[in-house]
Amino acid sequence: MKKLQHTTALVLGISALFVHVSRGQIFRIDMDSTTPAIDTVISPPLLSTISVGVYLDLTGGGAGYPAGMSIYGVSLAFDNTELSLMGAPAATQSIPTLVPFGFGTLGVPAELGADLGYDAGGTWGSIKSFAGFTLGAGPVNGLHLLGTVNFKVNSIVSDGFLDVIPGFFNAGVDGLFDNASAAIPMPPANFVGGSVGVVPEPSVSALLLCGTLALWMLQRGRHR
Ligand SMILES: [Ca+2]
Repeated sequence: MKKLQHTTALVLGISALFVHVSRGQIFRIDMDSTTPAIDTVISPPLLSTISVGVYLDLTGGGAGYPAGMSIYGVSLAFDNTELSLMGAPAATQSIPTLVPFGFGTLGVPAELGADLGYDAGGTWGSIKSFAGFTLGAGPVNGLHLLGTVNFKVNSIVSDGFLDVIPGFFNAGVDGLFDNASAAIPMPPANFVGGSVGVVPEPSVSALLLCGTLALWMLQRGRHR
């Protein structure tokens, strides 16, 4: 029984390592769209305006992954105590263009400063949805900017939570489909958010916790 526990802890720890190295299709938040790299954490001055990028990352695609992406829809939730929307609209769609037939959008994203539908506590706002489609074959690789959002930084709280999170929050609209119009499975690890302030990324914290737990259970077993 004890051996089984150790094995389970080890498998959990090791699988956590692999879950984090997501392949395939990933929605990413770039907290500073003015720099080329994807910035998951930035420390901007208080009351400054930041431009946040929303990306679909297909760079991990290839063998073993569904061919191409022809329809996408993704929404954002943001911490509305730390960030507020700037501009009307704050969000701009920037759809992939370098494919046959181009991409069309599915309308202007709806912005809510406080989204009680997402969180009854009202500590979150939302933007639903960055969405587009192509009638031809969509891209099979590359990093695609889907849009940008301007936020004002009202406060920076190092609470350990992400402040801008991509997700399929808009039921019936959000999703990802390959060039054969089949839905692409998107586990939680394929949505990578961002934050203001110097905080550990929750996925990294969870990973460290799993590893520590596995080691602790192994050591505990050895001492008996
Ligand atoms: Ca950047």
